[in-house]
Amino acid sequence: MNAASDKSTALRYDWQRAEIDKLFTLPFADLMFAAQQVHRAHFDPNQVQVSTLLSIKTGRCPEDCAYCPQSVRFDTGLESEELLPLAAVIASARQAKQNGSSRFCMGAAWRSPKDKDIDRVIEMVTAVKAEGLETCLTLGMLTKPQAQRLQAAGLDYYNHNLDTSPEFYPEIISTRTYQDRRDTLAHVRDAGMHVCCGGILGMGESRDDRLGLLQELANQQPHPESVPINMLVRVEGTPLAEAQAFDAIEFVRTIAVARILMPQSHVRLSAGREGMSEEMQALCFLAGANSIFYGEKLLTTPNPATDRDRHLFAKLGIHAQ
Ligand code: SAM
Ligand code: DTB
Ligand code: SF4
Repeated sequence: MNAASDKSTALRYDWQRAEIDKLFTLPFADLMFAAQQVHRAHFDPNQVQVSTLLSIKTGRCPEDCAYCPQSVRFDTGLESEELLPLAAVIASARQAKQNGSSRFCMGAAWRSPKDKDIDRVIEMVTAVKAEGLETCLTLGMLTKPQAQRLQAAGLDYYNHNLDTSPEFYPEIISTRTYQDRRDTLAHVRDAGMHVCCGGILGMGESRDDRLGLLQELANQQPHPESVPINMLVRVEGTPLAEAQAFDAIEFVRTIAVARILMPQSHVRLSAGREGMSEEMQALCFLAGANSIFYGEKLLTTPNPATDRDRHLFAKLGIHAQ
């Protein structure tokens, strides 16, 4: 490795916004080149990790996240569903494995799980692991003992997003604070699980808010192993249904900067792919994205069909991992 790439791949946890801004405003070709160098120093650039999502408890969530179709406060026409039976989860995990997924992510529309919910979810984690898949959960806020129980049950990843910058956050959610989120992330990390933590672009935030989100993510030590960057899915009935379409180049820049700041993390091109061209997705992979959600549904909204993704991977020479 030469001196330049040594420097570009050093892990840091003290990023200042002005430095991140310098990366963001590089000429596009220079930013992509820098991101590619970092990416290639740590990963096979032709390999993309694939995770499949399943909503195990849908809708009627008491929280007021302005982007979310599952909040009880917005009329989005979503059909709610209680916690799924174990057999349904196993069937879905088998299907995901057959389609080539390596990780199965189960999401619940809860503010925070009750202890008896954790009992049932642990059964699901055990069963999904037995199918030979990595497991991920996203259930809302966790207490320290709940995080410890999940870790003891063998859960590999816990997803809990910061969503945006600390300053913009109150415009989007009033029912839990940014600090609440940091606390849950600390419980997950302290319990010894891998952290999946990212955010959403296209909610009307400024460039400075995107810098702020990346700064928060990149100054966690260690970095989250998995960093989902979601493009807002504008769902009718939510307060953000009429948000302005988000600029594709700005999205790609955000991925590239995330790659540079968190060299060893998997950066996931997450929600919103259904509305993206193949060319835009290809640019995201070039910028250092190396994970996607695979399967025709995210939690409640559509995702590209597996055939379409297979075709795209074949065109780009990407191997699913
Ligand atoms: N209820 C739990 C929570 O909020 O922590 C877990 C599930 S929640 C749906 C997981 C994440 O999905 C949110 O933090 C948000 O980042 C993302 N998300 C939800 N709705 C979205 C949308 N319409 N577009 C993009 N991302 C979305
Ligand atoms: C994440 O960052 N994105 C996923 C996952 N973590 C749980 C969820 C996306 C949800 C998109 C809206 C929906 O389908 O309900
Ligand atoms: Fe509830 Fe999670 Fe949706 Fe917020 S993002 S309303 S907490 S399901």
